[in-house]
Amino acid sequence: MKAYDGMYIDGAWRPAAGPDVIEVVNPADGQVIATVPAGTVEDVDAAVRAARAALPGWAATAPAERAARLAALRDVLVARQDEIAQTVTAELGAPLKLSQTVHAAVPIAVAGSYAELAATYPFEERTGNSTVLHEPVGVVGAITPWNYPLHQIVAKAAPALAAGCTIVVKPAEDTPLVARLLAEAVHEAGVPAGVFNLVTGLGPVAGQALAEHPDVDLVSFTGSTAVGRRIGAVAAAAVKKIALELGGKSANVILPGADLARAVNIGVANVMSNSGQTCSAWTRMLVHRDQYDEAVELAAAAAAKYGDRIGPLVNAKQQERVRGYIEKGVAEGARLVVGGPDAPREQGCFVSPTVFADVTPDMTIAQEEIFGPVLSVLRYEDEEDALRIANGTVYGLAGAVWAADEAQATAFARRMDTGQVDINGGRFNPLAPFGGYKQSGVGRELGVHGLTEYLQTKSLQF
Ligand code: TXE
Repeated sequence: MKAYDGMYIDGAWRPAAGPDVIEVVNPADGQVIATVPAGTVEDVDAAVRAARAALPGWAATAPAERAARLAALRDVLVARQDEIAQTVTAELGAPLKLSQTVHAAVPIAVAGSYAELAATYPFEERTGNSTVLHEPVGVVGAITPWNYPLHQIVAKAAPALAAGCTIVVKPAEDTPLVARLLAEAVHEAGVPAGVFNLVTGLGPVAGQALAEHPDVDLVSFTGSTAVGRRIGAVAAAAVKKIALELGGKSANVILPGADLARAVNIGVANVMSNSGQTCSAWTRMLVHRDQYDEAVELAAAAAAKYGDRIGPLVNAKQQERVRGYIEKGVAEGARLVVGGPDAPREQGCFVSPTVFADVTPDMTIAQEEIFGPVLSVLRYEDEEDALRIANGTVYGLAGAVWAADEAQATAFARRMDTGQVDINGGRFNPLAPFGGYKQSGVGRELGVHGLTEYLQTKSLQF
């Protein structure tokens, strides 16, 4: 067990203001692997002051130099990729292969994409008799969750730094270790003191202090809808800029004529990956009634194969929450095909890969974000019915459409009320904007759209 002290503030590891610590637990076996300081209002204040002091210098730094620091950051992350993967596996419980190929690899791609965008984005342009300046918004407060612990920070910090903003990050209490590793990498990459700061701590203490801090210009939050709503209200009262990335209940729509086995197998993998702890997961599979029974059978077989390969959930609270949803699904009349509420192992926060059939759109498990390895398979009558079901939740984060004809799938995707749709499988693109329609959030991450969240425009008339 390692007892870490200090928080990364103003370019150095500084002792925390208070004595409290947070225990970091490996959810695969319940072992305490480390402690980190539980930041207080004083720590947040010190970090925001450092970020404010560093802002004029960083905002005035040439974009090419900001790009060079981000490229250096990407290189350090590449050099430390194994260490990143092991850290995520230890604190999140993710299987090591997933930690390498997703938890470490995606932030590397994102840091690289912002190194390029910082070098190429037109921070100054002409329109008619005006010059338009795209200037940094200022000091950013970033509050991030544990499900993709490094990605969620890099998806905010890289565009913020590319834009010329400075940032204070409050990572999730469950996964502070990879956040510390990122702070070390930022330091190694030669990012000036105060530009990136890290305060570990509890949400209602350090997170809230950051969201409410009067000297923070933009709050970027990823997490639960309940906390997002509260942060949004605080920001609105202070007329502060905000970006919210909240939950999802995405639909995976399989149109007749699609390659059913492929669509179902990839659909199941999408839900089970990271033990279902993915806001964009395609948790509702929509199948035409003529293919429904076959699809349920295929889904059950695919999910059953995940039994031993799936990691635990992040903590006992999430395990209980997901088990509660499974029990609710049974109570509301859905048919349990694989898995169930009982913990598959005595030790660790595991939940069995679970598939429900005969799920109707009004059931709780078809409406609320479960955030576990639970798939609901729903039946539709025709395309219009499928669209109604797909669009029939308060969320709109992601989704998928499968069809024999790409044009047919694309036409359907255009009618979906959601921020991102994969057509016949799709592939991750770090430049494609990601974010929610409806209650899934406000603003976009990744690519140029992610960068512009951290910019404000000024026009000079001549
Ligand atoms: O989230 P919280 P939790 C969803 C998912 C999950 C549920 C609960 O459905 O089951 O949320 O997860 C900080 N002021 N998502 O309880 O509490 C907290 O410290 C300021 C979806 O873990 O929202 C952490 O850093 N900050 C999601 C961050 O908010 C506060 C990813 C997220 O934690 C705070 C995670 C407060 N009062 C959960 N209270 C996604 N969209 O990917 C907490 N925090």
